[in-house]
This record gives sequence, C-alpha cells and structure tokens, in this order.
Amino acid sequence: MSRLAAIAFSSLVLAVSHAGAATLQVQVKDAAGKPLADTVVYAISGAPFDARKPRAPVAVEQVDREFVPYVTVIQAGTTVTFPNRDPILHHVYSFSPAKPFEIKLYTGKSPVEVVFDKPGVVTLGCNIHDWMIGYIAVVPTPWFAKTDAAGTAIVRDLPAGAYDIHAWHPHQRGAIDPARVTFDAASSTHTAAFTIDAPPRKPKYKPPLDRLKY
Ligand SMILES: [Cu+2]
Repeated sequence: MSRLAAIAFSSLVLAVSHAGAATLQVQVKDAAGKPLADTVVYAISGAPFDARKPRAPVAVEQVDREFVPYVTVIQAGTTVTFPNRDPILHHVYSFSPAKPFEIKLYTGKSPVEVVFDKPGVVTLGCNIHDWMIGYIAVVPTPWFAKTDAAGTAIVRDLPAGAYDIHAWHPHQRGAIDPARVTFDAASSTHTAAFTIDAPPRKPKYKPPLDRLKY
C-alpha cells in the first residue's frame, strides 16, 4: 500500500469506528414518578480509552449567591475554575476527601484553577454564606451526562461493549444499583431508566445582596 493510500485507509477506519459509536439515553424519575433533574449518569466499561486526553476546563460560577450549576460532572483529571460573578466576596471550599481545597475571599476571575484528579463526590460550600451548596461528581470515565429538567441524560460516542451505567443524585436516599447495557450494533441508540428516591431541593433563605457586607 502506498503511503497516501495508507493515510486514506486509516482515516476511513477512524470515520467508520466513529460512526459505530452508540448513544445512550437515560431517563430518571423520582419516587413520585416526576422527572428528576441534576442526576449524574456515567458508563463504566472494560474497553480502553485514552485517560490522558486533555479535557476542556469547566467553570462552576457563583451567581446571585448560589453555585451555578448546582451539580457538575467531570472526568477525573479535569481542571475547574470558580469565577465569582457577584459584587460580593465568596470563600469557596470543600472538605470532601476526593478534593479538599479552599479559595479565600475573592470576587471576579477565579484566582486559581483546581484539578480534580480523584473520582468521588466533592461537596462545595462558601465559608461566608452557609446556604451556598454545590456538587462536583468526579467520574473515572469519559462517558457521562447529567439529567435536564425532563429527567433525560444523553451519553454519546460509546464504543461497542458492555457497560455498567451508574446514577448518582445529591439528594438520593440509599444506594442505586447500576444498570447493565450492552452495545452490540453499530450506530445504535440504547435506553436505560432509573427511579431514584430523592426529595426535591428545598430553597434556603438568602439575605438580599444589599444587606450583605460580604
Ligand atoms: Cu459566598
């Protein structure tokens, strides 16, 4: 095979293997049968993937005295910034074993970038405003998504193989059994469903901005 033909052949293989990737649509309901937003779903397989592949940094902002988004899901090794969009100072921290860290009083641009290298749930808080809470789910796989308001999460580009589909929600009561899904056909869409007993988020009192010194 000529060099040019070899290049053309390998691009073809790449195109074909991409076209063969599966899509997984996950539907999540709460115990009352209502769609459950902010559920993290991720697929674990024995298939190899390039764990060193650089991932785009992710931002968890502070907007109107809250963490936005409330729940973030990232692959282990991803860098996160914490821009403060409020006119007051925040002091972001976590005591979670997966990534204890602290960013002392600041506003505006994130003073540091934090690399989340260990899988686990990282609970975020603000040292000044105790109603502020957020979550970063650090997962050991590039295949993940989060449910929207309709309770739907879509995981794309899954190579053929058998996967355990895991679900996690910050308010879940009790453990959630993973679902086993096998993608054997090319370019297929598969589905999985979870019912999670998770009470809705209760809004906490936030003093108005003009009453806050910090
Ligand atoms: Cu704060």
